[in-house]
Amino acid sequence: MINQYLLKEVISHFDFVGSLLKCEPYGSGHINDTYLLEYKIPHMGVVPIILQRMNTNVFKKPVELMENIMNVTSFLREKITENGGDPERETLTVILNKAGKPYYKDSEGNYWRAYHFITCATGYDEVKCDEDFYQSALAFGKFQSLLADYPAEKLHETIPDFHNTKARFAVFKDAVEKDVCHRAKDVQAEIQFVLEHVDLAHVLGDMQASGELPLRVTHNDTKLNNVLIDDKTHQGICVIDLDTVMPGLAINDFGDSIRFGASTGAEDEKDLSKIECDMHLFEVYTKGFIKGCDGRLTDEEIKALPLGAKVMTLECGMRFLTDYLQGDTYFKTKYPTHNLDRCRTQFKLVSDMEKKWDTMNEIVSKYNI
Ligand code: ADP
Ligand code: GN1
Ligand code: MG
Repeated sequence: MINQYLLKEVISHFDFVGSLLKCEPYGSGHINDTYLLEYKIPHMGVVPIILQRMNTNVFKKPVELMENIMNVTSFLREKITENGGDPERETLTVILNKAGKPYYKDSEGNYWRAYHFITCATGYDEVKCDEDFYQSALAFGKFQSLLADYPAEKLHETIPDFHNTKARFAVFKDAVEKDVCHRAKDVQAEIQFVLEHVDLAHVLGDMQASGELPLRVTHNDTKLNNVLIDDKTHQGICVIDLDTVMPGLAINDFGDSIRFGASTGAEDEKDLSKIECDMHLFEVYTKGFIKGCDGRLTDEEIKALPLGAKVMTLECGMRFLTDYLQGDTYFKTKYPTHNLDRCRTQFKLVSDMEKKWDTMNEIVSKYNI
């Protein structure tokens, strides 16, 4: 928990207008510390602001990261304006600090940033109806097509090898060997599951190297709650959490959404009998994502979408297991076996996708027109 004095110091370095009514933790992200601030401005009402302490354990170069976000959001703002959209609601707006910088480094060395709060919109932690999931698919697909001409060489790699599953596998094996918390003996079945799926850890890297899958500017963290859905129109309006926008594979953006949103249970559900990959939701998302990408995906990419889903799910489970073995230093956890529970749901999903593999491919081919 961050102390109040530090929060006061941070807030005093921004030019927020009005009197502060509220400052409280917000959202359910696993990485940054997010606060909702509310300011009362006479004759204008209450203005909400998002204040975030960036996780510098995860993002080692916060200044470069903010440079990415400033560049990407100003590019998106222009595109959205050209297309007749509302850039205030359809992309993030960074609030500069009093010194004109997009971040503030506090006296303890933490990096903070502030965004305009996008009102009357929600980032859902679970799929409540098909239409919301479809809208999130459209939004993530559109995000990719809007950034299709973005000069990728301008982007810093905010986390090296973020979705390099082969490199993730090597880190996992090292965590098993070192076993710093003596937890490996309790998770032999999960370790075995990863070892049996080593081929999956290599396949996308090989397809990229052979030119079968092109590198694009992608979001790389396409969880359902990273897109805000308008409370009134129910349209997916704004893709948020831009920390991981980097060159990547389109099928990974697709896959990360599937592992989270097409699951019939929460990411940390303990009762694995509740976890399946729902083929109806898979179809809903496939239809929306292909439409949102607006003809940018190649035939090979569309055909490889089910593979993206399987690999991203395996990778995420492997990352949770690695973090569990390393002592829960990366993802925020609420109890000691939280990462283990998360890893188990992912592996259950991979097994379920294996059973439904033919159906997944048939669904994708229906929309490959
Ligand atoms: P994390 O990397 O920890 O997931 P996010 O940037 O996704 O952090 O923010 C956490 C949550 O805060 C989001 O899921 C969303 O609910 C909310 N949020 C973030 N930015 C905004 C914004 N500009 N307007 C409204 N809500 C936001
Ligand atoms: C993290 O930041 P958040 O909660 O949207 C993680 C993703 C994982 C996800 C698992 C930067 O996403 O890669 O898939 O948790 N983000 C980072 O829930 O590691
Ligand atoms: Mg998030």
